[in-house]
Amino acid sequence: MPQHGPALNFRDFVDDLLAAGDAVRIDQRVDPELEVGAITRRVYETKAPAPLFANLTGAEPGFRLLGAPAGLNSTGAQQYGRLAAHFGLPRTSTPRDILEKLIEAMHADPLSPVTTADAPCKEHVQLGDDVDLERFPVPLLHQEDGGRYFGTYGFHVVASPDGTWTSWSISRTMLHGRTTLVGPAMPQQHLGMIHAMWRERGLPTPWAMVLGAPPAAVAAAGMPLPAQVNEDGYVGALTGHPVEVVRAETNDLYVPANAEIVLEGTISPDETAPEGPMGEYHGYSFAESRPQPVFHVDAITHRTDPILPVCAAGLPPEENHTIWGTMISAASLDLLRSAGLPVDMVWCSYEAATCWMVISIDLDRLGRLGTTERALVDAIAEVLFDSHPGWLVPKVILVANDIDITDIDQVVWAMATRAHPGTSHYTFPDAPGIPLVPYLTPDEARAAKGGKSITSCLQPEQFQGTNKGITASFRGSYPKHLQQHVLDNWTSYGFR
Ligand SMILES: Cc1cc2nc3c(=O)[nH]c(=O)nc-3n(C[C@H](O)[C@H](O)[C@H](O)COP(=O)(O)O)c2cc1C
Ligand SMILES: [Mn+2]
Repeated sequence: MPQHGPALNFRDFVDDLLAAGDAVRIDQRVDPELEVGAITRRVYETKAPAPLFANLTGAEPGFRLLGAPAGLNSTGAQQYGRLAAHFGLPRTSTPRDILEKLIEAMHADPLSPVTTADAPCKEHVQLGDDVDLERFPVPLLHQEDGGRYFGTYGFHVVASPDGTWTSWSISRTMLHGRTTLVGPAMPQQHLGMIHAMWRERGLPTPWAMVLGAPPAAVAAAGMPLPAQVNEDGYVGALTGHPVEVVRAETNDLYVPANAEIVLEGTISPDETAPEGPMGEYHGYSFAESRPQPVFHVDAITHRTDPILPVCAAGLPPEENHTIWGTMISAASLDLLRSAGLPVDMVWCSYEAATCWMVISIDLDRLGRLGTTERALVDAIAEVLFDSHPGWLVPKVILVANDIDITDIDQVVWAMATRAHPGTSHYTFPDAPGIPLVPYLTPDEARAAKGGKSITSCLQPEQFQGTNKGITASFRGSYPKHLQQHVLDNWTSYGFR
């Protein structure tokens, strides 16, 4: 029997979403050219259930797409339900629950994958002349995109030439031809690092791409774990079960055995092609394409009636915010706490499109430290800005932990009332950073540094362990017993 459960089996994940009313099966005919993208975009923006497109124009019967695999849900308590399901957590999990689970697994022993003979991903195997990516309903997601995107929610599998490091990572791939894809392999990301190792030897990089992967695996592939750390072992630790894998048909890489679709082949050492533009995580599309490496597909294997997951990137909240942002938050919280800094929580507000990270500072510990704002800011910058997660997010906001940083309303209030113009803003023009940030100057983007800042919403009194003023609110302004009385009587007052 193949491995089951929503965290380790994409098909089970989809079935669970349908059962919970957090996915909707669409039997009406939908066109992969823009209509899938438009529906998926509106789903994100209205926090509607994930669309399972079961009847696609021009597609082979049975071939399906799942949009918004980690979109938010509009029903308050289950807002993060689709995200939590990726980890097999209850649908009512909070950001704190999810982050602590992710961090616990970072400190646990990795559980390496195990091979299995029971591999649904091999139900259909295409080799040689039979390889044809056009068989799949590859969507054109935005009208401004430079092409149709096959890989928006799948991960690359590559390994270092000495075989000691296997990397699973998400990076987008655009359809280039019947047997070719094109997409970025940034040198600072692990895909690019391992690709560079093979190129130095003048060799193509053995490669596979997994679509409809176990949800915990795709989330880990979107997580900035350190270099040399195998994401596959992390997924084992995270789920408590080794991922069941199977050898690729045409190279020595291993892929999750129950994946919906697996592409195998090589990344060319020298061949590039124009890729993009594409609507991106920061919410914009810039009208340029760039030369990127070409991926040659030598084999396709897939399940019967395969489901290809789709992220239609753009304005939040989509998977670049709910998955990438959450995974960056976990890695950063672990980093800062492990460095002994008085950090209570880290959250990349989804609304900020993974362009800022809010760090909440433990007020009690801050008061005891006897430090200054400048010293705290520099200590955080030193730990964060040279790290793999910190490279990804340019703006950092510090607030005391009387604020729930996962509530954007509270973060806005703190920024408006606590940050002091002129003295609360610290810039780091020499810090390295992801060059995709929209506001970078051409020089900064070319140098991949600058545009980084820390804004402190800490009040001077908070460095002495006290707050300036009392928060005038339901929680702050009434005795506990009266709060409880009001809560107990809420419906009898006539409220719902
Ligand atoms: C939906 C989604 C799409 C992403 N697309 C890209 C991409 O196109 N290029 C990229 O470098 N990173 C992309 N990322 C972020 C990387 O997956 C992430 O930074 C991860 O840490 C990279 O793996 P690595 O740490 O092993 O290098 C994406 C993440 C998600 C969740
Ligand atoms: Mn990695």
